[in-house]
Amino acid sequence: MAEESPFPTGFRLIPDCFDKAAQEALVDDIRAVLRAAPLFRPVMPKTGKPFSVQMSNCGPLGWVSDVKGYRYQPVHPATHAAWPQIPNRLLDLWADLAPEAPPPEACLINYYETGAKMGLHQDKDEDTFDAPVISVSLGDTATFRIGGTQRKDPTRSVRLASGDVVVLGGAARLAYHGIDRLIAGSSSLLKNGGRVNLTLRRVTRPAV
Ligand code: MD3
Ligand code: FE
Repeated sequence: MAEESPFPTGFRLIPDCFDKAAQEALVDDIRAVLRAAPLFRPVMPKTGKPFSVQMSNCGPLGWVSDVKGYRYQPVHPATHAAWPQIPNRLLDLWADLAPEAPPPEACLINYYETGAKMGLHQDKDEDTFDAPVISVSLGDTATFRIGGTQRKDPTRSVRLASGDVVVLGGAARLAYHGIDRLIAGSSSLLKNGGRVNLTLRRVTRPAV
């Protein structure tokens, strides 16, 4: 009898999708983005409680959170400048892994220092869930948790290491997920340690 997959349909992990040289090139791309669009520390809607993760974005739209709520907007919340373009290396990844989908509009950059985490949540601030979300992990390994489309569904823990890519399509697109912890010192990619996660997303429905 075939065993049931422990992951939601549409969850695809590609270990070591980016080799060391490609990871270094991607870190250089992200450093350039962050010079134009510095990391900011979002706060929770209503309570104003700061996130432990710092963020920035590239692409026509960026995800932000403040006391007023979660939303996508075309400018940085502090500088009010348009977000920088998504690096070509990431547009190429999207074209390779989601050839049917319209181009990504948002690339959220999450920066985790040791001790930072992200609670279990769904990504549902987009106007469309047809396209997958594609995630790239860089730096220290993280323990990632993924469940089903209901908060009460059982969850699984998966380690995401530097260079790993996850594609979340189909039912997995609306799965609950989060980051439990980092494994400090597990990678030497980032000179000050920590972890960068990039998530590419389609936000709006394509015109045609
Ligand atoms: C599963 N980021 O930015 S990446 C997020 O590592 C986010 O920073 C985590 O959750 C991080 O929203 C997890 C893997 C990931 C990204 C998007 C998903 C898993 C997902 C969307 C739907 C389901
Ligand atoms: Fe998420």
